[in-house]
Amino acid sequence: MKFPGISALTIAIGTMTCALAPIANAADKPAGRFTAELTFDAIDTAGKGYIHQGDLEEFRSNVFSSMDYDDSGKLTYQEFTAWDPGFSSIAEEDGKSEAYTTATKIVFAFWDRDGNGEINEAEMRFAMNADFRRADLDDNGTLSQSEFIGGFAVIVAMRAAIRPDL
Ligand SMILES: [Ca+2]
Ligand SMILES: [Ca+2]
Ligand SMILES: [Ca+2]
Repeated sequence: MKFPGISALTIAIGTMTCALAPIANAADKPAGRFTAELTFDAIDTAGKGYIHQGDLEEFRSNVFSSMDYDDSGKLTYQEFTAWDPGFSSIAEEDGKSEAYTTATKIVFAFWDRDGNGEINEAEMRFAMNADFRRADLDDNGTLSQSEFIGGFAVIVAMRAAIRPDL
């Protein structure tokens, strides 16, 4: 199953929602986990119950296209954040605007390996592949749902930035 642009955006939003779920409610709300599960299912397009790097790469490519508003092949920080589907307002409600901004800067800086202020496809691929390897706790080359939800670094990093107490 291929995702047209709008679906890719929806999926990508799911990922971000998953990352930011803790700011919406400090309590252990099932919505965050539910969203993470939906994201996993969206990456696992064949419904295998695990994802491999090919699944992730297809997902990554869709997310990149959604973010790259001017089709320049590079993401500026502005594109990276302008793409935000409403988390800043969630963060605002929760008094976490500053933490949210910090989180986006941290993730952007992680991804921008050469520090030139733009993220290209290779940099994003490198970051997500590294996340994949780190999350693969049993080192079998695939991510189970629990490995993905519990260990995918972008998600973990953003959560840590927003909620240092978690
Ligand atoms: Ca661009
Ligand atoms: Ca760069
Ligand atoms: Ca694994």
